[in-house]
Amino acid sequence: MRRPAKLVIATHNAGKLREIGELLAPLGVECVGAAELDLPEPEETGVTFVDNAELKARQAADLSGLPALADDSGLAADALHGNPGIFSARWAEDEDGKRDFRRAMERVWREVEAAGPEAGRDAHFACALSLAWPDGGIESFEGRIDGTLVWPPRGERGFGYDPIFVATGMDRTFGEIDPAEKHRISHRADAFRKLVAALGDPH
Ligand code: ITT
Repeated sequence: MRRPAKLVIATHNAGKLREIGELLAPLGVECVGAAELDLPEPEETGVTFVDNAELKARQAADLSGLPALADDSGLAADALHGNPGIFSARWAEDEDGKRDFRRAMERVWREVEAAGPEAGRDAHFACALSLAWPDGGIESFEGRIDGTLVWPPRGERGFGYDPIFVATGMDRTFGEIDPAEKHRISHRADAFRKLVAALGDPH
């Protein structure tokens, strides 16, 4: 796979943009955010993380004329048969489309509790990363991290559902741990490692 020199990060989510920037930093690729280029936010009509990552990357590459990297990700609770999943951002939205993750976390916990103790508290974060080229090529990579849901939410670091997720083998939430620690194990880092492996050695 070709290695881009300059890349659009096709996300309007500040938390993701920061994490993707940190993951990309060692590669020395010049990055520009979708918001900086005034790119619109496409409607996420896909039924999988890969579908949605691909449609975001494709639109950004077509509109900018640059290779574009998009991320579609979310929290999947076993007790909720994988929900909120691709609807993770939408569970945080009110009628006006304003996001409030406290409310989304409350909904997840309420529904997990309603599923009963035998449904368990296991969950995972999933991430699909898609790299689209203006000439039509596209490749996608998937990552995940398993863990457990906790209540109440803990920690101010990270974003989204991080305060209620504890990765397997840890006792602190993704909202509490150092970002560098999250980058060692996260769903996004897992997908990113596969992307970097596919890019190969630049020299
Ligand atoms: P873009 O589509 O512009 O990238 P978005 O926020 O709409 O931004 P998604 O549709 O992929 O992105 O929604 C994924 C949601 O899942 C996101 O808003 C977060 O709340 C949550 N999420 C994804 N990765 C996460 C992480 O590492 N930690 C916590 N929550 C995460």
